[in-house]
Amino acid sequence: MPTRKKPLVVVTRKLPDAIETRMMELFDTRLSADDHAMSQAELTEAVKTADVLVPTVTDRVDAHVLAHANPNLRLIASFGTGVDHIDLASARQRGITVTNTPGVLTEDTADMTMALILAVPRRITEGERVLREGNWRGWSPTWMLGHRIWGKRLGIIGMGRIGQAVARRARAFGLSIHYHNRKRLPAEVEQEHEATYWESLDQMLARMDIISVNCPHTPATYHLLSARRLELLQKHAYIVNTARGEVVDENALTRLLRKGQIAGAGLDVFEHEPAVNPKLLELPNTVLLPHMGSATIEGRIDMGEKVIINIKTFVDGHTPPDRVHLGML
Ligand code: 8YV
Repeated sequence: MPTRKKPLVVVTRKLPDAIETRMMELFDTRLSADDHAMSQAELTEAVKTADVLVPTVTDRVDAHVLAHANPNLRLIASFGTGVDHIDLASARQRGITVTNTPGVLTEDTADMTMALILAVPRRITEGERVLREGNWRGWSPTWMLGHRIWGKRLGIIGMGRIGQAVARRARAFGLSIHYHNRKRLPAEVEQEHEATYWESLDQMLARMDIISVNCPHTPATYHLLSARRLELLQKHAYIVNTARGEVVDENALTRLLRKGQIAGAGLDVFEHEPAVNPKLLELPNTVLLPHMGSATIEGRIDMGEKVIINIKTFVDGHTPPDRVHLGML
């Protein structure tokens, strides 16, 4: 019996070795030689030949790129959970299935969120900088004071998998859990987290000590935290974002931080990555990370395995487990 031709899988970035090896065994795989982020022109070239594209958050798979897709491109198996870098409507229109890697980066991202929730009010990176720069003159009772975490109110925007994983951690640190979500959670889930639902995001923002952004970036959540909403925050409030920069109006946030109308921010994501508003860099009350929320070796291998399973099930003629539905986001 003639063996079926293996699908041509184009992977845009360097993935963990074990994942690349397995992909090479299973598929006709084209790997990234030097891990550079592909330009629009390179992506357009890639879809001209690929049967399956494996992009990441650094690839903008927009309508223009997809217009050049060859008819055999039937699957975009994205390496990551967020799919805001892919024009889902165009993909669907062209009959291209899109999959992602949900679930496997929940705990890592929640850990990083918790790290920022602790780091900003407790001035962890500020203190470390002073010490490393050789400017520590010794202990003082009134120096480098931050704010207590225990007993404060945490408002989680987006109470999906990651939001709930943040809630579990936050409760152990004595934070009370509040949340805003498109849909209210079932009563038993609210009870599990002892979480208070706020139908009105505006009202929640005005009453929280710390805000954590954990919702996906969709057309509906773009600048959800607009200038007007950010102005509702209390002067002592902190904001943490490990979701997507686009959910927060970065310029407005920077302005309010500079004016002291918000106490501080912990950001792992930015509106125009890898660019960061230079004024944010000047502020001592910000902790800024280069999109590291899911950056663990274990997480990246799990993500790669999910990508492989999605491709394999698809090419074997089945529905891949992590198919992204347009209406889901
Ligand atoms: C990933 C992420 O690193 O999965 C996501 O949505 O934001 C990140 O944690 C990235 O997306 C990989 O493409």
